[in-house]
Amino acid sequence: MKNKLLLDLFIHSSQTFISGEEISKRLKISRTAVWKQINQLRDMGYEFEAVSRKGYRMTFIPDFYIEADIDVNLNTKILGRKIHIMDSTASTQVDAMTQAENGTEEGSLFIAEQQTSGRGRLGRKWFSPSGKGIWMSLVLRPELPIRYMPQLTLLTGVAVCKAIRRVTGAEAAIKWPNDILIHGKKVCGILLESATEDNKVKYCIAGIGIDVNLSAEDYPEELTEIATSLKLETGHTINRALLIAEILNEMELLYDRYTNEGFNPIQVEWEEHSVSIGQAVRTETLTETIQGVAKRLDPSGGLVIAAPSGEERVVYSGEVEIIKQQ
Ligand code: BT5
Repeated sequence: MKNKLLLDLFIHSSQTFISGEEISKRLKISRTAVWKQINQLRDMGYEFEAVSRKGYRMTFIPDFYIEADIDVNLNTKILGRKIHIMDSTASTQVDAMTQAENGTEEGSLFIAEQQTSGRGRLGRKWFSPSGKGIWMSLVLRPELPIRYMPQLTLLTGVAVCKAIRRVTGAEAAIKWPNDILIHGKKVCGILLESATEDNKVKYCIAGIGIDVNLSAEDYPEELTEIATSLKLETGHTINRALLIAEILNEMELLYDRYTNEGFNPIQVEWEEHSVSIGQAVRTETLTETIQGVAKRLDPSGGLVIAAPSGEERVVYSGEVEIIKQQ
């Protein structure tokens, strides 16, 4: 983006005035070029106050994605260092996968304002209306055997849950394995898909869908009872760029810990942020119904359920329904 440097300067100046002369010196461009670039940003929806002898001050950042808005809050070395922003796409999972196949580096992030074929697990659909959510996919290249992938889903859940809590103050919690709920309603879904080579992970795409600024009337009827948004839960509009940056910051910290220390610290954090642990739950396998109290994660990331008889079973996939809030 042509005016990225100028935008960075204003974002970092946190709403103080910067004179035209200073901008022209710092960016090494003429005063006329400064004025032109400010007008281009105005056309994009940014607002500036101009005061003679003081200069310019940015007074409004529009609520659509600009890489610099994310970048300014990012503390990562790898995750989100390359960002692709699209107005509309079928699914960011497909975009990320295609580019991962073409060799794009770890940490590349694909974000869309809208998805026309957003997907969940097992062929389910993910509702992704324009401008109100975070629909994004991150390319990871972990050096791990394929059996560890469920642990990365759980790690992603912890990162998103912590970031949501920090940025919005909402009481987000994780339902095993991959849903983030607030007051029992789904606010975020996570989908990890990987490609393998010689029983090793070639790449893995972490898809994250978050209902950020949706109003009640934005939802189709089938979701009104089961889904909610951060705006509905907190009563105010949430800055999506800040939330994205915090998710990436959190995820990189956890990813580093996971690489150095293994799954145990992630397991502990997951259990602390989980709504499933301690609840009466039920799940259907192909052959039976398992019912009992969710106790903990097992070391591979499965959910340990204790039946009334005391017998413990581990569930590795599928839906686990909470049947009674303790
Ligand atoms: C998930 O699947 O929860 C994973 C969703 C991942 C979406 C992201 S968005 C960016 C990236 N690109 C994609 O195409 N996908 C990823 P699952 O556990 O199967 O849940 C799907 C179910 O959630 C649906 O059947 C609905 O009941 C519900 N659902 C659909 N859209 C929703 C929404 N916007 N908010 C809350 N619930 C929703």
